[in-house]
Amino acid sequence: MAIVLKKGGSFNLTKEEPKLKKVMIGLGWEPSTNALDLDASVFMLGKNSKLPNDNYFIFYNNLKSPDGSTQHTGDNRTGYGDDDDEMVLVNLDLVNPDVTQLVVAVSIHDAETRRHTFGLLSDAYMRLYDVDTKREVARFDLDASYPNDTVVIFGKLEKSNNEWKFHAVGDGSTKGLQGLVDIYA
Ligand SMILES: [Ca+2]
Ligand SMILES: [Ca+2]
Repeated sequence: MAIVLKKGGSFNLTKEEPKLKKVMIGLGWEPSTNALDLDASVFMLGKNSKLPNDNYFIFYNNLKSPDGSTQHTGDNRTGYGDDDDEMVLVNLDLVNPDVTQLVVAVSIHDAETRRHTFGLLSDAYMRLYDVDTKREVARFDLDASYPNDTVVIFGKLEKSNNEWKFHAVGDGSTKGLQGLVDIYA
């Protein structure tokens, strides 16, 4: 059984899943009416909570990190279906040692012009899946509501003392993906 986290909870991957190397981060959501184009991105940050360089910002236009550890599998435009809508593969062993945080965010494409917010969707989740053993190891269902938000940090993988932890974050903002770029770049 996968561990199910609540907002603010965390899970020590290194201790609880010592064999975990290749993680698939699955992100899902369901539009309440019309199709919604949501985009997953990963900010790979150093100790100072900044990108070592722009290429460590992984999104639909930059699918693979320079260290080869992290690969976005591609853009989903509708959100329809119960399975993962967008996915990111991470090989923990290959992560650049200078990178200590992987912040996983989901933003709404063209949110301002289309007046789309997270209030228009439901059943958002983030899950971690072990590619080698084909098992879900942890899951976070975002049960808070985000009526005005255009970007939400779903979760974070963080390394400290050589241990990787998964944090269920669930923090939204009205400033869109650019708001996060302004913070982390
Ligand atoms: Ca998308
Ligand atoms: Ca969906």
